[in-house]
Amino acid sequence: MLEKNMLDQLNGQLNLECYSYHLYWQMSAWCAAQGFPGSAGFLRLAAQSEQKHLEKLLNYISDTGALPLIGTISAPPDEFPSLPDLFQQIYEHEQAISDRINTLVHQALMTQDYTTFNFLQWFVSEQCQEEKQWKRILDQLEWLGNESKALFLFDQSLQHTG
Ligand code: OFO
Repeated sequence: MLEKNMLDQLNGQLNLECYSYHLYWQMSAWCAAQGFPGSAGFLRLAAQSEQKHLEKLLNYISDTGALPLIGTISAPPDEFPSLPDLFQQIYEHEQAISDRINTLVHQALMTQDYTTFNFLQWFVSEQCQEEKQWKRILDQLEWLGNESKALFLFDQSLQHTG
């Protein structure tokens, strides 16, 4: 059984995963509207991966006998100054998610909630992979520069990824 504080934190994380899911769908729609089909498709895959995260949390909370609560999800941004800026925002968002996961892991350990501690290990590895992926994309963008031809090639390269 989950302690009340841990349940609240996990429900908070569930809400954040729902936000990430909405964020990547919104970003995908923006990319499609701007003529970046490769990035749009890649972000649809990212949204699907967020759906897995929220399902995992929801199932875990249910398995403990508690009630998952999604709550109010803030609207994601729908305008971005440029494609590189959008990917920069994703990287920063994922870094913030990693910090949140680390806080949860710390709390689980401090309260001797080893079941939750064990459950969260999957998210620790997942965040490591996600940060690596978004950083790699940012590095590519930096190398290519902001010219429209470079962005076209970058977008095409994402069509063959994922
Ligand atoms: Fe992108 O890792 Fe969940 O939120």
